[in-house]
Amino acid sequence: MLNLLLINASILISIMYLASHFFREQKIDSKSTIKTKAIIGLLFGLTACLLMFNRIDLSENMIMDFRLIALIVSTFYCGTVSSFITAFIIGIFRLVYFGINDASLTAILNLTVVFIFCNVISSTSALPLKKKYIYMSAVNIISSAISIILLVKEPHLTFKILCEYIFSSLIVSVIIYFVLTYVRNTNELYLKLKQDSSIDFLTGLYNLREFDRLLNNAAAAVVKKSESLSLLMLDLDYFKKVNDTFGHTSGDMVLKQFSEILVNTCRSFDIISRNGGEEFTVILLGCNYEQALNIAENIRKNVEDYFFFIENNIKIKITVSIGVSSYPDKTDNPNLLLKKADEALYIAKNQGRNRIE
Ligand code: GH3
Ligand code: MG
Ligand code: MG
Repeated sequence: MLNLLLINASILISIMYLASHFFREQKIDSKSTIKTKAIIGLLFGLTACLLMFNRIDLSENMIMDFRLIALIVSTFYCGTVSSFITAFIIGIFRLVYFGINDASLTAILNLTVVFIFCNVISSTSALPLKKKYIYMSAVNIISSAISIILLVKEPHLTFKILCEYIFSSLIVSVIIYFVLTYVRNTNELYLKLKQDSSIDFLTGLYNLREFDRLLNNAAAAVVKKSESLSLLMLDLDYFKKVNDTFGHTSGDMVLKQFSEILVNTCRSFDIISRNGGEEFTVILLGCNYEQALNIAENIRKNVEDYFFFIENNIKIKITVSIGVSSYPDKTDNPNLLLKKADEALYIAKNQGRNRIE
């Protein structure tokens, strides 16, 4: 019994770690894509089959394992779609591999009951995750215990098997719950840290670190593909005055609205970043000097025409200066795009601001 317990728990834990590693870049939950749900369903269906290979043979046809815990994990992760696939695989495998008899038909009935109840519990949005898991495990243990009572005819044997089954199910369910929450929390933390390390918290644009990485990638790619690459460097004019006159919160509101103008004016695949303070960059992929100037002019004009609303329902005007650099039109070295755009911006500021250089 202890052997079975260890082997079944180890298989489940290993597969859960594998799944968490495989799906690290996305959240696994009821909002996942159908493809993700199908893979999770398949994975835990096959896991359940593996658990059935590591079963305890109670009699000629009766077997005991923790396949329904694999079903609970699948349901807990992604809801009905993955749950159905896992349940389907378990049902088919139980009938085909072990044959059709009283024990396998009772097992299918038990599977159906657990599947239905687990899905009702899983779709009850008011329940916290912990309670969902507890209720699902309770349904599994009670329903499986009833199956054992129905199938084992000798009372003293029934009692012994029931005790062993309930005890081991409880232990495995608790272990799996801790692994499940640990894996879920670790993945969520990983996604959050990944996002925080590349996204500017105020505007939602890329931050300086991500800009650096993406510009280096783009610079390396254009040489190989002999394509154009342009860079805009933008700096709001006299922005310090906004902070000094209206306060930092108003300054932040301006930065947010400015970033919205950038997103709405640039093309969907342009890479827009806030590199710090009121300095922004736009990497224009496959864009030559003429096209870059056009986009820069559109931005300058849209900012000039816009009324920025700040605290106390005040509306103010702001302008932006833009430095443009372009490969291969203005420099034959894409690694110099940043330096050239910076120099151009410096000139734009010195020439009076609200202009493109
Ligand atoms: P210029 O036309 O020469 O660019 O003048 P400027 O006032 O825009 O430039 P300066 O570099 O002197 O001032 C930038 C100001 O941006 C200084 C700082 O208070 C403000 N700032 C930097 N980061 C933030 C931020 O996250 N939020 C707000 N509200 N202000 C910021
Ligand atoms: Mg400025
Ligand atoms: Mg500045």
